[in-house]
Formats: sequence, structure tokens, C-alpha cells
Amino acid sequence: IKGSSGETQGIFKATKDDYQKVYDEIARLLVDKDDYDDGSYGPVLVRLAWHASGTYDAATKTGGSNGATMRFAPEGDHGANAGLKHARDFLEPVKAKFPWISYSDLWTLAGVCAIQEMQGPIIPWRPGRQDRDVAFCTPDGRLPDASKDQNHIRAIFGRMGFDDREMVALSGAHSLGRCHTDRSGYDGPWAFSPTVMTNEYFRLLMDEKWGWKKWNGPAQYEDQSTKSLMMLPTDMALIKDKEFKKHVERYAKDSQVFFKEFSDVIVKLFELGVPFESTPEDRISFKVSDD
Ligand code: ZEM
Repeated sequence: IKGSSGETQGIFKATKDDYQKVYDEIARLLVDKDDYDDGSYGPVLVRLAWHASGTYDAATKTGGSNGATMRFAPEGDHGANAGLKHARDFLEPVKAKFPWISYSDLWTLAGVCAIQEMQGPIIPWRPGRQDRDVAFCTPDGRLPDASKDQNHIRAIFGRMGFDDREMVALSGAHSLGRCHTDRSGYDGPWAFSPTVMTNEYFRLLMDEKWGWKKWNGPAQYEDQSTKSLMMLPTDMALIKDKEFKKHVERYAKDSQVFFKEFSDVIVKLFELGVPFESTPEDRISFKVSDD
């Protein structure tokens, strides 16, 4: 029997402790399965939660993290979602162990867990997402295209309901992870420690000299001193645009300010389009694992 809030099965009603158990299991698997990419599935889990949420369209109230419709081919096969099967497959054993949680709650909770376990800020989270069928898949083209400029960033994130400051804060997630030639076509990490959440992305944007990478792949930037880091055209747009750059400077200077504003905006991102019966006060702050 499925209850109305997604996480009731028969007489079982999940409590905060039950969600912490799911968090702990994901955190355990992050440590256990370290033979992936730069040693962690954390970044790709954050990207899964973001792509599940970032399809939201405020005008039609469609898309968003409610539904987990990326499970189905039309959406899972969108070019922007290439490689996210690694994240979805990573979470299958967690879903098997806690079958009462919806995929859509699980994916956003995993994003929260990954950020916190990679030393990022606490991201308050609440359940209430319900999985939906293939008919709810969003059309292709709702996620950002890295080859574009500031107008595109404002069009895409404006559609979700974010302002300039929030767009820049969200972009700080690119201190995590890397680009893969077999997924997006781009190559390399943004920062020197891609499995630790920091404000390094903003410091590098401000401090490094960036030039076009000379290669046969899509146009991307590389740092001139080590040629081991990258920026997408959309990343560089954050310092080319004066209004965006103000916030890049603030976050480069003060990592606490970045963490606070990043936490607030990612809470908002992960809740887009969710028909909660709960209130913001019901959000759970998960306990980070001891190492
Ligand atoms: Zn990303 N992102 N992103 N992003 N992203 C990639 C990787 C990651 C854009 C984008 O095109 C790309 C946000 C915003 C934007 C993460 C989180 C968030 C990649 C590389 C591309 C091309 C994919 C690959 O090849 O594997 C664009 C154009 C964005 C806005 C303009 C926001 C917002 C994010 C979270 C809040 C993360 C964590 C990764 C690293 C994934 C990994 O597998 O390492």
C-alpha cells in the first residue's frame, strides 16, 4: 500500500531516524566504493540530484525533483544526463535495503549526503517526493548548455525561479567532480581537490589566468599555470558578467558566506516542484559521519 506522502508502506511510517539510517548507508557506501573517478561517487551523486531538480519550470509547475522520471529512457537518454546511470546504479542497493523510500527522495537525500560527507555545509532536507511514471518525463533542453553565455544561464535558472546571486552560488558546486569526454565531451576537473567541497572554484576563477584549451574537443578553458584545470564557457561567463562577478568575488573572499548561501539555494533547488504536506520547520539536518 502506498501512502500519500510517498514514504508510508502499510503501517510503516518513516521517522527522522529512518532517514538518518538511509543517509548513513549512503555515507558508508561512499567510503566503501572508492574505486571510481577521483576516489568518490560523491560528485556524480550531487549531479544526479541537481539534474533531477533542475528540470523545473516555474510557469507550468512541471519537472523538478518530484517524480524521479530520469529512471525512464526518454529523460535518462537526454544528452545532459549522460553518465548519471553510474549514480543511479550506485543507489540501487540503498533502495533495495530501504524499499519504503521513493527514488525521488533517495536521489535528493543522496545529493545532501554527498555534499555533507565531502565537507560541504549542512543541507537541511525533508521527504515528501513521490515517484511518477514515464508520462511525467520532461522535454529535452531544460538543463543548461555549457557552450553558452550569461543570457542562457539567466534564461535557464530564471525559469526555475532563481536570481543572479543564487545562480552564482549554485555554480560553486563545480568545485566538485570533473568533466568526462565520454559524457559531456569536455575534459578535466575545475579544482585541485574535486572530492572536497570548498570555495576554490571561485578563487580559481578570480586568480588564475584562463585561456582556450588547444584540442579537438569542445571549446573549453584551461588554467595557464598548470594546464590541469578547466572552466566551461558558462563558468567563465560568471566573471565576464559584472552582476555575476560581484558574487564570485564575495564567495572567493569568504568561504563561510559561500557555504551559507550555497546551502540555502540548494535546499530550494532540491525542493522545486515538490507538493509537500510538511513545513520548512520539518526539515532534517543529518548528522555527518565521524571518520
Ligand atoms: Zn554542472 N556540469 N553544470 N552543475 N556539475 C558538469 C559536471 C558537474 C553545467 C554543465 O554543463 C556541467 C551545475 C551547473 C552547471 C555538477 C553540479 C552542478 C559537467 C561535466 C558539465 C558539462 C559532465 C561530465 O562530463 O561528466 C552547466 C552548464 C551548469 C550551469 C550553467 C549546478 C547548479 C550543480 C549543482 C548544484 C557536478 C557535481 C559535476 C561533476 C559530476 C562528476 O561526475 O564529477
